[in-house]
Amino acid sequence: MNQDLDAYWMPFTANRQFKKAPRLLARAEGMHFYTPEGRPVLDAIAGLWCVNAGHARPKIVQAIQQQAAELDYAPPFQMGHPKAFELAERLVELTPAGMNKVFFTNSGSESVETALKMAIAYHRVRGEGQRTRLIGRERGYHGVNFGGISVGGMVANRKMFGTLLAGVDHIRHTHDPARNAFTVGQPAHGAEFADDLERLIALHDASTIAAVIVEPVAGSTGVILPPKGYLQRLREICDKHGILLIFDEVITGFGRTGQPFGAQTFGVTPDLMTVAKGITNGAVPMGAVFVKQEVHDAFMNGPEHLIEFFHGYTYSAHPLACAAALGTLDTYADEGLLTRAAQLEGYFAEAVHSLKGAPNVIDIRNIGLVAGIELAPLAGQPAKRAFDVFLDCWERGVLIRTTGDTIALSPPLIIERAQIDQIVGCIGDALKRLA
Ligand code: PXG
Ligand code: PLP
Repeated sequence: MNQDLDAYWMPFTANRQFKKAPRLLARAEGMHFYTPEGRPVLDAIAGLWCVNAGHARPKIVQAIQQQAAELDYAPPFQMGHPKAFELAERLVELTPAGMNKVFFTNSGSESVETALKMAIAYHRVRGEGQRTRLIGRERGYHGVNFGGISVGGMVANRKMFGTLLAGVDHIRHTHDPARNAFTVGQPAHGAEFADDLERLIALHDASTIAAVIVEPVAGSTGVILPPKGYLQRLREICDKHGILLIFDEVITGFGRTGQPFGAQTFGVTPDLMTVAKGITNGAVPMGAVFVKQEVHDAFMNGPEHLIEFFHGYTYSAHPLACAAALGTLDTYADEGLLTRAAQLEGYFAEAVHSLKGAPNVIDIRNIGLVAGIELAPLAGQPAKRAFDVFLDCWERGVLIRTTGDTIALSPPLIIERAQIDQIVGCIGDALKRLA
C-alpha cells in the first residue's frame, strides 16, 4: 500500500517511528484484526480495552446501520430521543444498587471531567461550596483533559502542560512489588495505603475536599490491583468525612474484572462511576457517568423551568452511540459476557503466571481478563524492552499493548482457551528471542 501518512498527527504514538514502519489494520472480525494485506492478528487487548464482545458483532453493526438511516442526530439539550431513555434504563439495571442515574458523554476523558464538575457542584448546591478540592492518586490515569490530568498521576501526561487545575492533591499509589510480586489476583498487602487519605485530610481539612477519584484497577499505568481491603477502607474514610468517592471504571466497566463493574467485583459502591469504551463495544464513541440517586436529587431544586446542571456535550446521547450501546448490551446479555471473565479467570491466571521465570519478567499481576507482565527495563532505555516484545508479537500475529516496561493484556471477553495459549506462547517466545 502506497499511502501518504504525512498529514495525520497520531495520538499517543511515536509518529516518526510509526511512519517509517507503519502498522495498519484494515478489517476486524471476532477475535482478529486483519492488515490491508489480509494477515490476521489476534487481538489481545480488545482494541484499546474497549471491544469487549469482539469485533463486528452483528447486533451492533445492524443497530448502527439502522439508526443512521432512521435518526442521524437529535439535539440533546432541551430535547430527547427514545433510545437515550431506553439505554439509560437498561444501563442502570447493571449498576450497583442505588446508582440509578446516568449522564452521557463521548469518551472516558469527558466522563471524568463531568464527574469532577458534578462533585464540586453537588457540594455547592447543598450549601458546602467550600468543598472544591479534588484528590487523585499517583499513577492514576483519568484521560487527557485538564481535570483528568490534574487528578491523574502519570508524569509524562502532566509535565508538559503547565500548572493544571489548582486545588488538587494525590494519595500514594498501591504498587508494592517488594511484598506483592507474582500475586495471583488481589494482593494481600497494602490496605493501609488507603490511610494516606487521612494524611491529606489532616493537611487540607475535610471541609475543603469535594471528592476522591481512583480506578478500582489502574489499567494504563500497568495493571495495578487494589490490595485486599483497600477500596473498603477508602470508602470508610470518605464516608467519615463527607467526601464523594468516584470510581473511574473506563477500563474495569463492562465485564473486564468478572462482574459488570469493578464496584461489584470488589464489593464497594462509589458515589459516582465513570465509564466509556465497553459501553458501545468501542463501535461508536460514548461515555457515561453513573451517580447515586441522592447526588442527582441534590440538584433537583429551584424553579422547574431552569437548567439544573450547566454541563453537556453536543453529542451527549448521540443516536448512533445509543443504538450501538443497545446492540452491545444485547450481545453481552445473549452470551453472558459480563461475567465470562470470572469463568475464564482461573485459566487465564494460570497461563499468564506460567511466564514467571521467563527472561526479564519481574512481576505478573492479574484479575478477571486483565493482566500485567512487568519486565526489567533495559539499562538506560526505559520502555524499550517491552516495546520490542510488542513489535515481535505484532510480526507474529498477536496484538499486545505496553505501557512503560509492562505488557498489558485485556482480550475481548469472547476469547477461547486456545487463544489465551497463543497469546502467552507468543509473548514467551518473544521474551526468549529478545533475551
Ligand atoms: N479513565 C481511565 C481509567 C482510562 O483507562 C480514560 C479515563 C480516558 O478515556 P478516553 O476515552 O478519553 O481515552 C481511560 C482511557 C492504555 C490506554 O494503553 C488506556 C486508555 C486510553 C488509551 C490508552 O492503557 N484508557
Ligand atoms: N467550541 C465551540 C466554538 C462550540 O460552539 C462548541 C459547542 O457548541 C464547542 C466548542 C463544544 O463542542 P462539544 O459540545 O462537541 O464538546
